[in-house]
Amino acid sequence: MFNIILFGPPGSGKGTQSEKLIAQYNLKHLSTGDILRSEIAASTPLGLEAKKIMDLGQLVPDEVVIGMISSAIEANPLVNGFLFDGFPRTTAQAEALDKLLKLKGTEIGVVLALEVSEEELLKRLLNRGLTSGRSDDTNEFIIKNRIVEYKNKTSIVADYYKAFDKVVNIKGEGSLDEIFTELCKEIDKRTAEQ
Ligand code: B4P
Repeated sequence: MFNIILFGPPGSGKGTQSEKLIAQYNLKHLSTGDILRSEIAASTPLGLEAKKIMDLGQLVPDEVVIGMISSAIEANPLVNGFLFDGFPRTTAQAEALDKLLKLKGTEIGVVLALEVSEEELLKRLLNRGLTSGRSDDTNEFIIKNRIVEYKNKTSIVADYYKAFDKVVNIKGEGSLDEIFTELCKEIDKRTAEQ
């Protein structure tokens, strides 16, 4: 099993590149953002609570997202590996993920961290907001708050994995194919070492 974390600030291309990576490597895609949005679409109690938080550009509580990921891992016992997209976003989430994977006799193979300037993030998300129907993409103030949340709570997750020599920084600006090629190079290098 080879498990990947696709890491980066909101709008860095995690969701976009995940689609290409799961097709290339036959991985199970676990996006906490997508799971939360499907809960919202189904108007579940969890979704209704999460929507209020997401519309402020804040992070949903750790216990909620950890529970979602734990269930998703349990529900997929026979996969080549997981691609975690938008998770973990706090150190508590990273520690919980390590424990969950350890119980399955596996671990994170690599953390691919997409680097994109703040100006470009804002531009991309406002642009997506024109068509996505996502209420957290339409307001500049909320997008900026998501970036602040990233800086305060999420960027330190990279330090957590750096201690295990698992982080590779990838330039997240350029064409989708150029970025995808760089991501694949790093995955191929690490899987060949296994
Ligand atoms: P997410 O769903 O994870 O969304 P995101 O980080 O905003 O977007 P992503 O990074 O995947 O977007 P992409 O670049 O692909 O989170 C939404 C919210 O859910 C969070 O704010 C939080 O409230 C909550 N949440 C989720 N997970 C959580 C967790 N673990 N803990 C707590 N709360 C959690 O796409 C952006 C745009 O850029 C697209 O329009 C795309 O087409 C474009 N783009 C991508 N690559 C490009 C490129 N190379 N050039 C030009 N444009 C590009």
